[in-house]
Amino acid sequence: MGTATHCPYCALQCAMTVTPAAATGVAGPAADPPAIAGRDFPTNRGGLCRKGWTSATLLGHPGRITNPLLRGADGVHRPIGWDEALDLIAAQVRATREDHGPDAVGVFGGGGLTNEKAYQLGKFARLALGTSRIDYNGRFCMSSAAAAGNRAFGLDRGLPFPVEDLDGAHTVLLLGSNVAETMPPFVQHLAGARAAGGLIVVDPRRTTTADFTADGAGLHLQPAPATDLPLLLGLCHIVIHEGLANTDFIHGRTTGFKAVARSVASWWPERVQAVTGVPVHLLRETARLLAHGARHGGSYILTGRGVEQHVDGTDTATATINLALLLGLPGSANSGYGTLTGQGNGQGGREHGQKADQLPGYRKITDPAARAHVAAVWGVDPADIPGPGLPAVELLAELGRSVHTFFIHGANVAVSAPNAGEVLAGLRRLDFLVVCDFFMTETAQEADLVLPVLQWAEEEGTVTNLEGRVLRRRAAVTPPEGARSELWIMAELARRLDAPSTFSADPETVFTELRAASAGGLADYSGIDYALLDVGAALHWPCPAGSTGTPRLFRDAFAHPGGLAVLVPVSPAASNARDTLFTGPTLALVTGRLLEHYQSGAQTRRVPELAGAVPRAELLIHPLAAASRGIDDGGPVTIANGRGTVRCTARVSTAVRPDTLFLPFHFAREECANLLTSDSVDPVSGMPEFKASSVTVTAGTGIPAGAGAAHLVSL
Ligand SMILES: Nc1nc2c(c(=O)[nH]1)N[C@H]1C(S)=C(S)[C@@H](COP(=O)(O)OP(=O)(O)OC[C@H]3O[C@@H](n4cnc5c(=O)[nH]c(N)nc54)[C@H](O)[C@@H]3O)O[C@H]1N2
Ligand SMILES: Nc1nc2c(c(=O)[nH]1)N[C@H]1C(S)=C(S)[C@@H](COP(=O)(O)OP(=O)(O)OC[C@H]3O[C@@H](n4cnc5c(=O)[nH]c(N)nc54)[C@H](O)[C@@H]3O)O[C@H]1N2
Ligand code: SF4
Ligand SMILES: [Mo]
Repeated sequence: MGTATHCPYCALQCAMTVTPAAATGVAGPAADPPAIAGRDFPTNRGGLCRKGWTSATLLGHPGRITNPLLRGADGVHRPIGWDEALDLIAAQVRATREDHGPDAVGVFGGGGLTNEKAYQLGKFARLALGTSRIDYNGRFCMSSAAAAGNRAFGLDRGLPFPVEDLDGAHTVLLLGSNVAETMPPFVQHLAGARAAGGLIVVDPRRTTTADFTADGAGLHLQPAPATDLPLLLGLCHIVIHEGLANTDFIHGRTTGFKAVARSVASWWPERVQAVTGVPVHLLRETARLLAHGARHGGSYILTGRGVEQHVDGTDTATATINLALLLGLPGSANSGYGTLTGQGNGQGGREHGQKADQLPGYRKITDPAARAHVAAVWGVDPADIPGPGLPAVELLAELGRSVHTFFIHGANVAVSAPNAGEVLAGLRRLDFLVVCDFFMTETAQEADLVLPVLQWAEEEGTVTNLEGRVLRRRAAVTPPEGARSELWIMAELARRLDAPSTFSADPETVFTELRAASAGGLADYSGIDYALLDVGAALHWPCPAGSTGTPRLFRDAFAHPGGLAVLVPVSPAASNARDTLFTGPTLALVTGRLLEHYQSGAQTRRVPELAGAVPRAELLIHPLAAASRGIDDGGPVTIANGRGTVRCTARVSTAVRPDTLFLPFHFAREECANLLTSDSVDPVSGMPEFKASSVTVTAGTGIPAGAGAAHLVSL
């Protein structure tokens, strides 16, 4: 008998059935992995991608950690008992607090954690550790889109509509999103737009997704990296000047039109072409397809990380929303705007308190009413809840400076954080690092203590998918002896630290508390419970007690007081901390994803089928850029800038512009893309600049013959 659950990886949360190997019913090194089957569900309609199909391989993986591991003075990790491990952590936390104060203890969470774990982690940090210093890897993922959504609509839910609404649309504009590789089953929802000739992909790379626009299915716009903001200002300009704007919608449902109209007035198409490299006729055609779709069949504008992971990511996402509002898309019956959430629980993980400035229910930690509500649920005084902490990049910069003891739950920052060489140095400066994971990742290797936790198919919980729909994750297999649930770990540590309030190890009990803590907040889960989810109810938040949820937001009103959406004027900043100089010997390095690997590769590099398919990092480079540097297809290359050096092989391809390179960030050590990325951040969201780094590329390894490995940058 299989168990109905959802994929461990991305936010599409494809439905699957997990059936333990018949022989033992137990996953373990000796057993075959459980069988995975796709299950019918609106997001995936039975389909799974290669990562989903192979996901069970990791459950009984021989590399699984099954004991707490303490690092000795010789740097070797050795197994210790759970009581010893937890006592040690509690003593370390007390010592750090006594020596440096509670904010010297920090926590880093993850968008892969279930709602229950993310909620309890926020509470654990504030009440058990007493620290304000908690943030998470969603800062690297959704923060720019979230900031822009909050600014424009008063609410941030990735897709304010179910994915099936896309099916009938005539026009879909995808900006900086490569869904064909990052959410393959999602592509079926673009069939209507492709048939109507209205799929428009904006990417400096000719991606698999861009290939879907061929043969009359749509357009591929290939701007220079980091020029989306001018591109979008140009599209807004055309919409206004060609009379394509929806004036009834603008007058009835928005404010701020005049200021936005003024701000785009000087972005005439020829100027935009000069800045972005996108021909004027493609700009005009894009605006017209969007306006046409809005009147016939539907138009949607969707963003991915390609436009958001920049130091101007919030403004770029805002310009996208302005374009959507000018056309009257958000909240309308057959059109809309959304951002494609990334991690499995990227949506729920950003709502219930693991963000530095947040309390459960998407409440602001600075709001006295929010503090009073949550304090009442927790049974503490509002003054016992610390104030806002530091966003992820700033938090990581404090490691070994003002933060001395650090907990990491669900992130592999040594590979995935910007300017990773500096992050690694920070991890090494810490007095005490605790990492909860199932594998000895590059980050866990730096830990003083590694705690083995449960995987997705071994525990109960909920996640919230890219459409704001809350789903049940179910335990399908028996966990390995020795691994423990993170809820239990937090409960045991809270007890040892004499924390106020209660910390349960039971997911349903924690969810019941989460419901109460979220009640009345923007992300209200109070009407959702396990029993309803277990019978397959489609519950999208906000779902106050007694309601059936909200699949479609903004139909009647936006979430700002007064119900209007806000058009916010934005413009490219004169000086915005970004790497410049993508000319002459210096090229723009774009980073991103491949179908076969997930994020830092911590999981997928351990799946033989996936690692076999793509074992190493390859740098995509245009033939012209390669020829002028003597770089051969398949030959070694060295990519460098002031922050670091990467060595890998070249793949010569016309899929990238001559001024642009592409490198996946799924690999470690000398292939780690983040050795090169900048930790400059967007001033509103705290998002670092992942997508455009200035680098030089040379043929060869850059290591003199016979010099040995000492020259390699080692992670
Ligand atoms: N296979 C796979 N799937 C995944 C993940 C994974 O790691 N692997 N991760 C999940 C997560 S957490 C996330 S956030 C999503 C991300 O999903 P996507 O946003 O689709 O992924 P990326 O590859 O990071 O970026 C998308 C595209 O942005 C382009 N791009 C880069 N710079 C620019 C620019 O300046 N402008 C424009 N217009 N485009 C640019 C890149 O060439 C790339 O093709 O995927 C989820 N799904
Ligand atoms: N250069 C570059 N860097 C990027 C990006 C980019 O596009 N370019 N994208 C950014 C984005 S969008 C994201 S989301 C981040 C992601 O980057 P990371 O945060 O590093 O994501 P993962 O590699 O998924 O790491 C998750 C870790 O947690 C473990 N894990 C999984 N589930 C659980 C759990 O329930 N509990 C615990 N304790 N551990 C768990 C996994 O084994 C893995 O080691 O990377 C960011 N970094
Ligand atoms: S698209 Fe995402 S959720 Fe679906 S199978 Fe692939 S990784 Fe899993
Ligand atoms: Mo992400």
